[in-house]
Amino acid sequence: MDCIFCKIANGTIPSTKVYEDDLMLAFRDLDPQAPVHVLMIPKTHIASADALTEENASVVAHIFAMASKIAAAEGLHNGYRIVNNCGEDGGQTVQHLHFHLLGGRSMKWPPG
Ligand code: DGP
Repeated sequence: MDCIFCKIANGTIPSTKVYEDDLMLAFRDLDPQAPVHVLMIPKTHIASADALTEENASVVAHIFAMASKIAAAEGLHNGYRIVNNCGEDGGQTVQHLHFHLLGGRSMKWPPG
């Protein structure tokens, strides 16, 4: 499948990994928007949050369970933000479900 994040997940495209297990990979974003900017993805291809179902959504709970450990390992003891961009209006540019873990600076709200 011609998916950048599938290729990162299977090692075809290199990345700077910060966490990996059987279900997910976390790696540094190549265009960081904060001092810490990690992308957390399922290893299986799910196109977006809009493609989640009762059958495939359990991996999201796993990603969020690991997110707090990744944040702690990255030193984000004062908080952080987890973002999912879904679809064109949501600003999604890579069609493989991913969560941005952003931290190391104070975040603004609402997002643009
Ligand atoms: P989104 O706009 O939510 O779909 O975010 C996609 C993110 O993926 C964006 O912040 C840039 C990042 N990205 C795109 N291609 C690559 C890549 O090849 N390697 C890494 N590390 N990040 C990538």
